[in-house]
Amino acid sequence: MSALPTLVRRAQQVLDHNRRGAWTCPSSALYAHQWLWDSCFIAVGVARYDPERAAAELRALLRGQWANGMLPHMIFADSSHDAGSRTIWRSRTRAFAPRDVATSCITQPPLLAIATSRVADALPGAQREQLLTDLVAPLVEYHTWLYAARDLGSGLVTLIHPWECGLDTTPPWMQELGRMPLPIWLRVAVRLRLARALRALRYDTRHLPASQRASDDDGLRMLVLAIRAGEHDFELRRMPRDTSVLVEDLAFNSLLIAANRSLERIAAEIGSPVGPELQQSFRRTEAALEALWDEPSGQYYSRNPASGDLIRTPALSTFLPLFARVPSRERAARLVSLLRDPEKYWPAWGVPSVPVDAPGFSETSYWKGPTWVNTNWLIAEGLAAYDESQLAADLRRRTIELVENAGFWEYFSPLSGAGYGAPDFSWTAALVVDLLALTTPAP
Ligand code: 9WN
Repeated sequence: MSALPTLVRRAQQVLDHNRRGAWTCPSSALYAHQWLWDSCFIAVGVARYDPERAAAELRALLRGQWANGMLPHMIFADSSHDAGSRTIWRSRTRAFAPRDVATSCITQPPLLAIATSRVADALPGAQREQLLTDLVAPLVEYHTWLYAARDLGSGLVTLIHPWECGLDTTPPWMQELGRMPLPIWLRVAVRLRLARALRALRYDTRHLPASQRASDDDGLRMLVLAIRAGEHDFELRRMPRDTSVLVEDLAFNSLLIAANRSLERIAAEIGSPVGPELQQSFRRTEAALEALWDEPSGQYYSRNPASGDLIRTPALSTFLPLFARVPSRERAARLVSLLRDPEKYWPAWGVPSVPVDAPGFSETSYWKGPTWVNTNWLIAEGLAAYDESQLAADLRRRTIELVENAGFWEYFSPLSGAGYGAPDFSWTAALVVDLLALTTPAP
């Protein structure tokens, strides 16, 4: 028997092990709840062999939808030892949150429309129509909320917490977080290195070496930021500018553009096209993304909406506008040559979350260096859209090999290919199934 079907079988075993009824947790070892963008990636892969399960995975996300349209980044599992993260949010005390499930009060990259399209493509006719019909209204409500609640007028969505961008500890966000004015007790804690003493309360570092996770200080700052946002009901327009950390996030807005297009197609197919106001917002985001391009360095960056300054700290999100199909051919060519540079983004096992020559690069530390299967998947899709099919195929092949050699880890060293973070990670397994389908010619 060839090695490839074995890898698919092992991936399916991981996904079965992490299955919790209708939905799948990211990793039984570390992440017990349902996460928004994880479930979208999971559904894309599961659709390759069980489209009905993939559709159920997406429908399960709607359990958490708020009455104002927001899709929360987490829906908490009832019986979980990790009660701490639920109490940060206290969602049931918030006006718009659902009453029957506990959720976080912030969102995550808006991949649901994209995943819905992909799952629908794998379903037979009647079920396809049913899925699209059922999801179109919640999707329109979600995208309407993103613009109503989070577009401060630039055409780009502003995020209020690094957990919303999905690339939690990515250096541009940690740099902004580091500038957040701290309450006195926290300044003292940081100075005395007391944050370390709080490590005992952290769930992740009980299971994984601290060097592979957010630093104690960053972790504490993220916690403070969530608590502060809660004092203003997580409403961007009510949050004080001087103590908040706000970012027009490049990754999120790139994925939003692609999702907007998926939503327009879904709505048109079922005969209730997206209204003109929302369509106008969609077009504005496409134009606004180009303002995040920095000509001298030939890269895209996130932006601080208060100062209007680009956050010129390199990170792999610079490649995600390719997934949105926004850059001109010239800009795409500059991104491709940056991507191919072995000193930066093309070491033995690409694509690192931070260029390998960046100060602070760490091959084992979360979003500060490791390569991740989901971002490789997104970048490969973007490359393929720009006729870089050889490079896309190469990245897909290397990503499959990485997992074949090391296992279904959460992230990997881009230098050695060793796996780190949570073991048996769901999106790693699901997206490998999709990558294998994309790279293996149909029999
Ligand atoms: C906070 C679940 C999530 C992913 C994120 C990843 C990590 C959570 C955490 O795990 O974030 O949301 O506990 O650090 O950064 O992308 O969705 O897999």
